[in-house]
Amino acid sequence: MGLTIAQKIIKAHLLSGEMKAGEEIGLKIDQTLTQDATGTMAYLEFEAIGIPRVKTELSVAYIDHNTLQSGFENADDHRYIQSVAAKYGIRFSRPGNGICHQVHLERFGKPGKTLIGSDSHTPTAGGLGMLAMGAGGMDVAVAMGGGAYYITMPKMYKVNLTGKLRPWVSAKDVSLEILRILSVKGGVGAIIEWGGEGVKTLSVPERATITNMGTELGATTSIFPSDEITREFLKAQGREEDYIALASDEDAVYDRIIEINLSELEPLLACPHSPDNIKKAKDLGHIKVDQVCIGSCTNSSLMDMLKVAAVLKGKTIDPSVSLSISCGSKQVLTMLAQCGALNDILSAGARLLECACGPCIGMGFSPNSGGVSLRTFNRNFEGRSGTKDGQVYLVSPELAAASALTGYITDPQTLGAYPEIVMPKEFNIDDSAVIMPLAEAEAQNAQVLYGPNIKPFPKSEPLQDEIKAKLTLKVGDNITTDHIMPAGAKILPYRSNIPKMSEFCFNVCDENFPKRALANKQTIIIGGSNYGQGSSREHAALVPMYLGVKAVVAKSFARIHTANLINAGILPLTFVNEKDYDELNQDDDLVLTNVFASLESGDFTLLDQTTGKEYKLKGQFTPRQQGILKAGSMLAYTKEV
Ligand code: MIC
Ligand code: SF4
Repeated sequence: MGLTIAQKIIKAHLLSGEMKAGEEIGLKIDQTLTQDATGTMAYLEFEAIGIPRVKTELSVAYIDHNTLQSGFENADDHRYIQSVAAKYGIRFSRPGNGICHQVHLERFGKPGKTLIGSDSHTPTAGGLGMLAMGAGGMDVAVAMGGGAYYITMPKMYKVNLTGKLRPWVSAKDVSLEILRILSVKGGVGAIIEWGGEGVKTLSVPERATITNMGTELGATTSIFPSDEITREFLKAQGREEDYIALASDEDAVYDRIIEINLSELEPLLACPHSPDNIKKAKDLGHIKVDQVCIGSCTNSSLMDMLKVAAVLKGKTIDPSVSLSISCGSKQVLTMLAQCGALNDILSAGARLLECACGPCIGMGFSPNSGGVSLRTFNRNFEGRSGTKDGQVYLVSPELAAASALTGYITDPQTLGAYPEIVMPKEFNIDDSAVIMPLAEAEAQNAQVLYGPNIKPFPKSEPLQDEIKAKLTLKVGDNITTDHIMPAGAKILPYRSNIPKMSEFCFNVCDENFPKRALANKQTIIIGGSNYGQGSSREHAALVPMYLGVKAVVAKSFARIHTANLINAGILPLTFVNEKDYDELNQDDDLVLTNVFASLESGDFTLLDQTTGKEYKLKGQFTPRQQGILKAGSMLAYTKEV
C-alpha cells in the first residue's frame, strides 16, 4: 500500500508505536522552535530536566509575541531566553527579526524534516513539506533534550485542488473555504495533505497561509508536497541544498478526500467570533469598518505586502479607518522598503508596527468599543483583540486593503484590474538578528539571567485514587485556550508567573472562577465539545493545575490541550452519554472513585453527591500517559523515569 507524504515522514522518524490511526506513536524531532510567550516556561522546564545541551539538529528561540515592554517583565523574559539559548545551544532570533513561523519558513524549515514548536501555528512550515506540529512547552522541552514527541497517529485527509485562483481571490480564501467545509473541529485527529493540479499554482508563502490556518480546523498538521516551487523558494532564500522532492504515492490511501476548485472561489470572511463563521464578501451588505490590521503569521509574507501596496498605491485610506501593517520578518520589511512599496503603504496612511505578532495577540492596537476590525489574521475569538465587544472579521490582504480605502467591508473584485505582482528571484539574506549559541566549552560557565517576575514551575501533586471536588465551573462548546487563559498586553507579561496569571483564568467566562477554585481547593470543570481549541499555551493547563483543577469532563477535547492537561496531571475525561452534560450543575459536589483502576480500564465513574446520580465517563490513556498522570505532571514523571 502506498504512503501519504505525512506517513513517509512519520515512517522515517518513528521511534515507537505503530502507524495505525488512533495508536500512540513516538517521533524523533529534528527541529524545535519556541516563542517568548510560551518560551520562558518551556526553557524553565528544559532546565528542570537537566540536560546540558539541546540534542536536536536545530532549535530556535524567537521573540515575537511579548514585545511591548511597558514594564520590566517582558524585557526580563527576553533576557532570560537569550541567556538560556546561548548556554544550551539554541539560536536566538532577536525581537524585531520577525514572527517565528514566517522567519522559520524563510530561513530554517526543511522539507521531509520534523518540527515541533510551542505555538499552535507551527504547521505553517508544512507549506515547505515539513511535518510541523504545535505542542505544549513541556513537550518541546523534552524534544530539545532528545526525547520523542508523542501523538496519536492521525487519520489522513486529502484536499484535491483543481483550477487556479481568480484575480482578487487569494490563499486566505482557500483557508476560509476549508474552514467553511470542515468547521473548527473538522480536522481533529487528522493530517490534511494538500494535493492535486491546483497545488502547482500556489507559491510557498501561499501554501504556508493555508497550512497555518489548518490549525483552526483542529488538525494535527497540514502539509504540501515539496516540488519545483519549493525548490525555487529555497533557492531564492539561498538554501537550495535544503531541497528534497516529496510527494505521496499514487496508491496512497486517505480517510477522506475533499475537492476544492480554486477557480470557483470568491473573497470570503470569517465573521465574529469564530474562524468557521464564513460568509461571502458580496453577501455581507454595507458594514462600516473602524480598523484594519494587516500582518500575523497567516498573511505577512513579501507577496502579501506587495499586493497590499499595489492596492493602496497613490490612494488615501478612509478617514474613519485606522490601518496597521506588520511585516512578518525583517526580510519582508527591508525588501518592501528597498522596492519602494513601503512608501506606497505609508503614504496611504497606514501605521507601521514592528515585525511581530502585535494586534493578533492583543499586544496593542485593540479596536474601539464595539469596533469592527478586519484582520488578515487567523483567530477572531471573543475578546482576543483586547476589546471585549470588538467585532473581528478574518480576511485576505486584498479585502483588507480594499476596505481600508472605502471604510466599508469591500469585495476586492470591485477594484477593477488586478495589479501584477512580480516576486524577486532572490530574497535579502541577512541573518544578523539570529544570534548563534556559545560554543560548548564557553557555555558551561555561562550564566542564565532570571528576573523577579520569573517564578518557579508550580508544584504538582501525585494522583489520588478518590478525587473529591466541586463543580466550580460549567462551560459550553468550543471553549478556546483564550477563554481559559486569556492573552493580551496586560496579562502576557505574567506568562512566567503562574500565581499571578491565575488571577485571570477564565476571566472571559466568569471573573470569580479563580477565587472560587482556590476556596474549593479541588475542582472539576465541565465542558462541551472541542474543549481547549486554539493556542498551544500550556498555561491553560498549568494555571488550572495551580488552582486545584483535578479533572475536566467534556464532550470532546482539542489535541494539543489534551496533551497539556495530561502533562499538568489533570484528567481529561469524556462523557459516555453526552446528554449527562445537561444534568450536572455548578457547585455540585463530585467524586471520581477508583481512579487508579479506571486509569487502566479507561472506564471512570463520576458520582454527583448533590443529586446522588452516577455518570459513566471515558478516558483512554497509554501506559506512558498513565505514568504522567499518576506522578502528577510530566515534569515529576520525567524525573521519576
Ligand atoms: C496564539 O496565536 O494564540 C498564540 C499566542 O500564538 C499561541 C501561543 C501562546 O499562547 O503563547 C498559540 O497559537 O499557540
Ligand atoms: Fe503570533 Fe498571531 Fe501567529 Fe499566534 S497567531 S503566532 S499570536 S501572529
